[in-house]
Amino acid sequence: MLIGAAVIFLAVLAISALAILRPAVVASFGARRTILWGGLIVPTVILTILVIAAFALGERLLATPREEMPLRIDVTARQWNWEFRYPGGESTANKVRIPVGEDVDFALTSEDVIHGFWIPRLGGKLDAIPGHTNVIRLRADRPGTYGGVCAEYCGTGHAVMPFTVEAVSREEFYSVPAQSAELRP
Ligand SMILES: [Cu+2]
Repeated sequence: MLIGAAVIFLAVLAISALAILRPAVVASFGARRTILWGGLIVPTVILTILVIAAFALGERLLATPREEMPLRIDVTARQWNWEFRYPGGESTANKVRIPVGEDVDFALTSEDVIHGFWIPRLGGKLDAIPGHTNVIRLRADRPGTYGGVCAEYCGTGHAVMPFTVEAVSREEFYSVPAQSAELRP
């Protein structure tokens, strides 16, 4: 998207410069042709490409059922912390560890008010709603520490409920107990 936007931006700048420096060249193109190409054909082609790309990428982000379901981590939000429960049954608070290069389903719910689960560098955000489970599928392509926040104002402690995501190699995630001591609440 960035590359596409940069190309379009440069093209518009070039045409603007041409219109200022060589107005006769631009005028010779004609009003009808300018509207047809600039207002119809070019935008239609660009928007079609963007819509197809967005649908293809968006499909991957949806937590749709698969033959082999991704790792599922249950997340409970409350005023004011996050609890992460792994398939093994153990849990951590305000820190979650995930394997690199693997889709992870975060199943979100809340014990009190609506909170917003958001790890900006990994993707979109989703609400954690009391009495309901929302699933968001995310993946870390590189190992490292990613910051997460509550993105829905949830009371006076809202600002103090950030959390961290440790993305580690698959070997480490599955060999070392996922809920190692330093991650315990
Ligand atoms: Cu919150």
